[in-house]
Amino acid sequence: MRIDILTIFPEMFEGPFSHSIVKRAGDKELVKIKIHDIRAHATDKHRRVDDYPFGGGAGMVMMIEPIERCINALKAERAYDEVIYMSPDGDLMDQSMANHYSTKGNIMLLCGHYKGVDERVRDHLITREVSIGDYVLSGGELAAAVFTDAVVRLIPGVLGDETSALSDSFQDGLLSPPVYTRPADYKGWKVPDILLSGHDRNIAEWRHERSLERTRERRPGMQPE
Ligand code: 6GU
Repeated sequence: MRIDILTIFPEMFEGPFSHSIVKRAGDKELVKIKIHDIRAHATDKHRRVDDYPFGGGAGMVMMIEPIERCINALKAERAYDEVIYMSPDGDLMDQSMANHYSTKGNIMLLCGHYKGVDERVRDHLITREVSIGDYVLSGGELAAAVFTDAVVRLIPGVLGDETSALSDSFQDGLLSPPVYTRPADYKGWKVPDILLSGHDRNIAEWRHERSLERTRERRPGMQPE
């Protein structure tokens, strides 16, 4: 899988993909994540990527031309399954959306800023709009990083059997059960006896019950599959 991220703040991606699971996925060549600076496609000598809104008002709007040039340069290299604009008014992301994209070949993520992008970008250059939740971020970059993390960890081979995504919260419509590690007694705060019992069947049953209980209490609307 390949994910191309288009941004005017490429430095914002130096952290999130350089650690842990996403880094390992890259090292194993299960995913290629490429960051593209939209400003490199600006046409005027000031490398402008934003301008005043027609009709007036506060805030700047990202111009269509540098964005189209950046998108077209990538499209000339390969076909894309989806060109996604990250936007708070897009389709709400959930685990099933992450599953859907984890099986795709090539995806582009366009990050907006300021008051957003010229509407003609949304009308003509992208195939979908995605939001990561009903709150407003100052730009699409953190949303693109969240989207990428949620998708990449589901690519077959990224997680080992030990950390299989199948036991994730949400994956089977249930929240995960509580987990514990040493020490078994910390200042009198004890680990449930059953986890120390060695009875695998009973432990599995206990975990399933805790999952059901937690789901009922915290996500009453969530439907187990
Ligand atoms: Cl995709 N972008 C921005 N700017 N804010 C958001 C978002 C995206 N998703 C939730 N909030």
